Amino acid sequence: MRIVDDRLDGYATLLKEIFPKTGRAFVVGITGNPGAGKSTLTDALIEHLRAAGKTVGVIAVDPTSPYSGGAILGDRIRMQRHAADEGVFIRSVATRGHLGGLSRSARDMVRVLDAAGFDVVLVETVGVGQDELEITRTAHTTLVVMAPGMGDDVQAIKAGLLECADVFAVNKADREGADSTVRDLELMIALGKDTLVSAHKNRGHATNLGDTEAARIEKAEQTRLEKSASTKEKWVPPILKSVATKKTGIAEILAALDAHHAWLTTSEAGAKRREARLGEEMRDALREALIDAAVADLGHAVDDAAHAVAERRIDPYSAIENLVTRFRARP
Ligand SMILES: Nc1nc2c(ncn2[C@@H]2O[C@H](COP(=O)(O)OP(=O)(O)OP(=O)(O)O)[C@@H](O)[C@H]2O)c(=O)[nH]1
Ligand SMILES: [Mg+2]
Repeated sequence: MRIVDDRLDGYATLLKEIFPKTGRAFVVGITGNPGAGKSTLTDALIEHLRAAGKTVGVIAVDPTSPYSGGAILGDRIRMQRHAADEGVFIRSVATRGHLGGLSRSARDMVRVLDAAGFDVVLVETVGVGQDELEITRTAHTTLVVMAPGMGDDVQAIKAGLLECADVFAVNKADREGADSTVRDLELMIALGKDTLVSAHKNRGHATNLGDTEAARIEKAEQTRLEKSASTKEKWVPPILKSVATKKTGIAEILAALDAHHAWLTTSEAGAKRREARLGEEMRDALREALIDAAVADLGHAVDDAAHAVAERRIDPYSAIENLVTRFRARP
């Protein structure tokens, strides 16, 4: 695991060797705003999965962001009780700055756990920032965890959480406002993102809707249901309530995750999505590999170009163009 995490020697070889053994684990991304209860929910999911006889690998991506200082320690302590269980493997990854680094190491680690034979791999990451959201693409199924009364609904649109959600959990359902968060989510799904953003702008809150708007929403919802019933192709993210601290609603969430996985593996739309994600992954990896190759191949030419720009003999844009041309023309 450390080889993958820290990219030690033999890293690429190891990943190549294990690839044939991958593809069996069900990979679930768990994301949502800081403090929504992702770790507590992950812990409850582990317990349920273990009770069902499944082995579980967990990758907790700890953002070293101001949003959740101390997350590493907190998560470790919370999940610590599984430490003695052989069927559970928990690993924290720190956020990295370098290009594609975080999502790539997370993805590679998923592959290792997959090859190691874990039935389910859970990847917990805060749904704030591009890097973190990108990690959810590693997963077959993404669970977005919301909590009532945190302005989560509006935040979700901003952070692009809505787009990556396959299943929603409105956690902390023991708190006031859970039903209204569920309704907001239902609206979002029914109307699509753009409409809701303007609804928020115009009214401050989407639940205070006028009669005409309510009628329109109802119609949209009906169309949505008809559509999904007729084609059976489109996945409509279910919204489930949970109280992670009391382990309520966990079985329902697992059932929804399984249903999505089944859809993914049996429908044409699901197959398309899987292939599109592999394409994205390969493009990302290619980008990174090409950068390394270009920097290595061009060698001194980059320093020479920098020198020329420093002396103002050339502008940096033309200098870069020249370097690209040179890289392409190399034998
Ligand atoms: N009332 C209530 N509190 C909860 C529930 N689930 C989690 N909490 C509490 O909410 C706080 C945050 O929970 P975490 O599981 O650490 O949340 P998180 O989303 O993993 O947080 P970060 O990893 O820091 O982003 C903790 O104090 C939990 O005990 C719930 O269902 N109800
Ligand atoms: Mg956490």
